[in-house]
Amino acid sequence: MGLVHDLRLYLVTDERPDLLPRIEQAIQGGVTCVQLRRKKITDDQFIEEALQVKQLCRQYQIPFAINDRVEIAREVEADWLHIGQEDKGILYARAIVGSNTKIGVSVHSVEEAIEAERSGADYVGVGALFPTSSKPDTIPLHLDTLRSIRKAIEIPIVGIGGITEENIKRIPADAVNGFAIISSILSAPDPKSAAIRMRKMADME
Ligand code: 3NM
Repeated sequence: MGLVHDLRLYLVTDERPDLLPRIEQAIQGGVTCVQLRRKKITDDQFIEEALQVKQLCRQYQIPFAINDRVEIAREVEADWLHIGQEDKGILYARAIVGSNTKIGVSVHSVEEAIEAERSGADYVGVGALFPTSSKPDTIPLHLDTLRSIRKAIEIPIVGIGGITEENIKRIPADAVNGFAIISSILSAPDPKSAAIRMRKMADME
């Protein structure tokens, strides 16, 4: 699927049990892609859920991404795979998923961003832009670091971490191609209207 650049409003999931209806509402509100990110379930449970989320994404014709689980990304033929610095690396991931799956990498510095691009990443996630309880161990970086990363690489950049309707405007528009969000959409009382509002802001950026 040739949709790698539509990273504008990138929904990432959390561990809640009632994900599917909320994901569908978020898609109806305008998220442009969905990443299944589950740290706490078994591979079998993950595969079952991945196939359901993939089907939903197919229905609405948006890309489906998998976080971390490289072999499962290959098995379920995910559109994108997203990995962190602690995973086995882009070259390993590329060898497993092949060239049809786009690979995104989380980076937190200019050096990591350059290395990711050199290793063949299709986009990078840069964060955390703001403090977030969704990933308490992550340290917010200075927005100047984001600007420096933009100057250092050419592949698309997605900002992540603590992004809300209030602070999204503080992110330099020319530094990112999109915004990756968990709680401001999934934890909203109405994920569809939250996604509608955030998509408008993302499109204005
Ligand atoms: N990665 P929320 S921050 C999954 O900094 C993730 O790399 C981050 O969730 C990083 O939108 C983060 O609720 C959590 O803050 C994003």
